[in-house]
Amino acid sequence: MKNIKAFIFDLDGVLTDTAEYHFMAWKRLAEEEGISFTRQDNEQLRGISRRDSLKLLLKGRRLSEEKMQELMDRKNGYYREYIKAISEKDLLPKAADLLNDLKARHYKLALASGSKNAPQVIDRLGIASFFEVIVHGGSVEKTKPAPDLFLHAAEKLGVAPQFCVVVEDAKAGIDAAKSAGMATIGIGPPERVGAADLIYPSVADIRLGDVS
Ligand code: B16
Ligand code: MG
Repeated sequence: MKNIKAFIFDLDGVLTDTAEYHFMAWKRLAEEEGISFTRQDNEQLRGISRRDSLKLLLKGRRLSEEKMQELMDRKNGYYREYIKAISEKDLLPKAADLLNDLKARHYKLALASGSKNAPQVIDRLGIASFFEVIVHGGSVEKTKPAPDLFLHAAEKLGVAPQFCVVVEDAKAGIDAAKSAGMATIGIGPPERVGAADLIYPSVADIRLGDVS
């Protein structure tokens, strides 16, 4: 990892723990539909789109497009109900310190979340002003593991992909960043983010001296 000029942050699972709210919303939907859904099943859904998440939850069951849409809307309704409770207190420990530190060191900062709800979450966390660029699930057609979202963020920042490092908690996100030709910092257990260049248990553990 050399000559890094920009940090691109994932949102869910990196800066805040909305991953738990996604789990609660999918679990509620699965129970209503009589489908078993465990915390372990939920691990497969981390970082991927709403539609791809539903397909995994359905475990091969085939439904009409209309029913798929209804299930996605219902899950999203539950999720939006849960995120109403989010406030600045839900920013994960040391996340604001890290963002301030990066700004002081003149790194460019972007946020790239696969979630179409990212604007509401960012607003509730009060973190919009940290970022020069914010892209989300509504900004590109193909989200993670496709590289599009990160490439779009880098282009808007005006920094070539090889000078960007992506901070991600999901395997799909690490794969997306690698396909984009970017350096990677994985947040979480090696079973999940083992392919990343650097791995830390949480953002609070990131040592900028390892990056530069
Ligand atoms: P939505 P991230 C991702 O956000 C979540 O990790 C993933 O669990 C979710 O399915 C996806 O956003 C889509 O979210 O249904 O709100 O559009 O981790 O890329 O910030
Ligand atoms: Mg994430």
